[in-house]
Amino acid sequence: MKTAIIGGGALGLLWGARLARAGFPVTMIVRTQSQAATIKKMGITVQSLSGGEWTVPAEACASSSLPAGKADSVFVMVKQMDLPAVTPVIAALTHEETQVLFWQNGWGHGEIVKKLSAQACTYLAVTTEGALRLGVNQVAHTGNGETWVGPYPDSRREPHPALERLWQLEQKIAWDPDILVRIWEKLAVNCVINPLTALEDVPNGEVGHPRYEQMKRAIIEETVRVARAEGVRLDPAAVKERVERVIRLTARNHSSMLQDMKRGRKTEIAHINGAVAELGAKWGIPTPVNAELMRRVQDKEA
Ligand code: KPL
Repeated sequence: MKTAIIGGGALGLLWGARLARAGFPVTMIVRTQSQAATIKKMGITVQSLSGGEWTVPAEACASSSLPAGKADSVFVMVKQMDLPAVTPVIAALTHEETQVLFWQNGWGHGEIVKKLSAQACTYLAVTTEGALRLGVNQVAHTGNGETWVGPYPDSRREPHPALERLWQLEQKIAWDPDILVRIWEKLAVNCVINPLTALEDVPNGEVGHPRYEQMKRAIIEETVRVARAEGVRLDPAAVKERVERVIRLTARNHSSMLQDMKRGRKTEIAHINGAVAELGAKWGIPTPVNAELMRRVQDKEA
């Protein structure tokens, strides 16, 4: 097994299919035997942005029955709150030189990542692409975006050669040694888009409407101040521009938080607006707008 993707959600399926199509030997590690069996039998089908459809064969297994052997690269594509549950899976699949890429939204997984992977080859990935899971082996690519990969603070500063092959894929994917800035920018994007779309049941593009302007500015301002306190310098104007760009690029997409809400699943609000509010409290920085959004999403979830 060369590349393992842990997580059979929208982004896991999308990346699994892309890597398989680009010739990477991919094994999807998913939660249930039945999802694994469907992927093995039918492959992964992707509905592309242009409306076309393609299917690619892929290996798959349930996390409870992992194949023997270690992976060269592992993409950890589960939600923040599911990281503890996949700890043994990561341990079983990796050796010292395995490239482990963590693709979580929000903030707060740094400590978990540290415990999970004390290796020199630990990377953080950030993406603003939109995807919607249509079935256990079917995904729609709903928004173009950008993807960055960078070293976890104590990891090697250079990309591993195996990772460089990723650069050759057709998608925009780039190496950024300053990945923490990207993570905080993405956190600001999620702090704006995710709760607003989930509370109002609207696609991402709707948040581009002028009626959200004041709210967006307040969320960004709080997030930038907290980031600075954490030692990450963000420029509010640049963050605002990025937020608007992601809204445009993923206009048709249903945010992950809206998708979770619709399926009755727990959202990542505690790791998104909740993380900003928690860190704000730590530094004595008021974050009333992020705190209020967290409360409203939690009320709606309940
Ligand atoms: O990351 C996302 C999410 O939905 O969680 C965005 C970028 C907002 C795309 O939908």
